[in-house]
Amino acid sequence: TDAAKLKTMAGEAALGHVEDGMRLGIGTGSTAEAFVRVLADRVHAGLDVVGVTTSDRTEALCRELGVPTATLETVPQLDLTIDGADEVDDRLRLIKGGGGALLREKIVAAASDRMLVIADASKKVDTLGAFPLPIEINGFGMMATYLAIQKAAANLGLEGDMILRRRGADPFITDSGHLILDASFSRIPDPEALSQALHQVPGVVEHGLFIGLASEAILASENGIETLTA
Ligand code: DER
Repeated sequence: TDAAKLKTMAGEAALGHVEDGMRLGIGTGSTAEAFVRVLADRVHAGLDVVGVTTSDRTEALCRELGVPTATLETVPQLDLTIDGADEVDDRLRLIKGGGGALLREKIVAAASDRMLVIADASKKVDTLGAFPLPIEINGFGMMATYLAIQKAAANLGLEGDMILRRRGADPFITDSGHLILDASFSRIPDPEALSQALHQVPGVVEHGLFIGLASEAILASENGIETLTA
């Protein structure tokens, strides 16, 4: 079972949580897209759902495959969000944002009664932080924001390179028009403290630490499916 099969396995397991008439949040990334593909098959077989997507990329895939979508303006409360993650710990705290959609993903997850994470089991970690933490920042005064983040992290004993995410030679621009710094803190023993500290920095729009949002995680490996609940 190669990586693509594991993503489909996780996506199919997530389908078991989807009921007729549900208002879904639909995540971004390759695992979320594997879920969209299996969801589309069930929609064509008669499943009645509507999805609020978390990126232009996911929106385009839903449109291509015929999954009905709506905006969070028209459907402000969702039953279930299904999304991927870059890291998951045993308290279902996540690092997300590898795909650059963390702001809309967090808004959609927060508007949902439940959030189901689907991922390859290799994303499970003891301590968050090996994956560089994506921090979405406003472009205004970027260096001032960079230095403020560095200081806030240092106050928590966290140090590491913070790199402006690029697409080719240009800075990566998110669907919401912001920039992303990827911060390699290596280990984040107190994600709550870092989350609060980052939210104190005015130029920080949002970050990839998802705390208290995921209600369950479906982890796929060669040995099958493992389900984590907090
Ligand atoms: O960007 C994101 O938050 C994605 O969900 C990412 O965390 C997981 O992407 P993947 O399923 O392609 O590994």
